[in-house]
Amino acid sequence: MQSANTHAAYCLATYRCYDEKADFHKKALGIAVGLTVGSWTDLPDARKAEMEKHLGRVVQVNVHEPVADEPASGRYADIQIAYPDVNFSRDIPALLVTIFGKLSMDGRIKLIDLDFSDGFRSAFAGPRFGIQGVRDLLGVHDRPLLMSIFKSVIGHDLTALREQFYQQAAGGVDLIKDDEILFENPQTPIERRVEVCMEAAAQASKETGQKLLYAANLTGPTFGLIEQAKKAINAGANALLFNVLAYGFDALSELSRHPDISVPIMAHPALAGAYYPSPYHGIAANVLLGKLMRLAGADLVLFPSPYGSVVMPREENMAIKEALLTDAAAPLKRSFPVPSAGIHPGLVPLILKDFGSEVVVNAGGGVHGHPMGAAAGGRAFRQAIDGCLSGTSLRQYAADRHPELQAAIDAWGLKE
Ligand code: 1AE
Repeated sequence: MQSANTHAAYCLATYRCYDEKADFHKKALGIAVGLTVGSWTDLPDARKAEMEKHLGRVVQVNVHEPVADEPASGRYADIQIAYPDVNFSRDIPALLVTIFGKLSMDGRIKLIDLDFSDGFRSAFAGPRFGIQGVRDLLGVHDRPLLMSIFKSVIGHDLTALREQFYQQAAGGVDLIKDDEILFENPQTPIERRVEVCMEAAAQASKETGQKLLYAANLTGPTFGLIEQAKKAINAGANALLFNVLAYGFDALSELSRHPDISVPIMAHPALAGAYYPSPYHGIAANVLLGKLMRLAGADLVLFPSPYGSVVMPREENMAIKEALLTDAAAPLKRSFPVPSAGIHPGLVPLILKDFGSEVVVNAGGGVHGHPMGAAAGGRAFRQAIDGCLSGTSLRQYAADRHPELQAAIDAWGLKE
């Protein structure tokens, strides 16, 4: 174990490393040296002095030996390495390649945590709007927000999308997002889609008295993203959806700091399942969908919830929430957690219990599949949120003259 040079700044990476027989202390030293200066012991003293500031440090090695009834493969160590900031430029690709480039392919090893140095973090603006900014745009400060997702979008024309948008908006949702699989296409190109959907938003707004953000899906080749985003914003888009992992964190970082892209950016987790679920490989959800998303500037971050159709363990959800909300990452603004996938009104009590009020309740099928239609689906969710905030049991609240919520509970059940 080495003490870190107190004059230098370091980013800290923590790995969980499984091996039945390895000397984990030796392995840790191999990582610290191998991913920084390459070799150490063979260097002459003068060269060692020059290279000192580039040398990675082993901060901790905590070995877990399997107990009697555990399989040998249960032997692991949590290894923390400090990487000197001086070794990499102030961008996420450089950091990730340093700490988990070749190493990610070297045996059973998972990146389970990552702490940025103040110097590294200071190169990022983080979310432009954050939770407070999104709430200010909507004028809603006293309750969790509600988002609905377009469903069945491919092959539909502008008239059909406008109607689908209007039905969702009429139910009183705060945000509507495109489906992430709706790409640039001749039938519903982004600028036309935005125009008709914003018309529908204005129509619904007159009836509900609510403001609404529409996150249009920003797609296409990487080098055209900024022009594409400007096209959407010029047409009236007041938010953007972005498939961050398909493009890379640096693309999000460039978009979020661009002076002309002055709307909230919503990060979709598409591809995340290729990174976080294995205990042995990949990048933990709190790093992937929490710390890195916030650093790169996502105002809202979607991820699978513990309750719906695509599930993530609850403790991983709570770790993402902590990463998006913690004051420890200040001055970066906080990003909205958006637990998603298979959400229906009967799950709202669990969501609010776990996430509190700084959360976006988000549903596609749970809105569109409502037995009384999509507008009723939105209303059922709003009633579920209001019911939870009132402190009444949701079953009682539904029975008490909230027929849309009652129909949703009858269709999908209730978990309190
Ligand atoms: C985790 C992403 C959720 C998502 O994008 C999506 O489309 C969910 O749809 P539903 O609510 O499961 O129908």
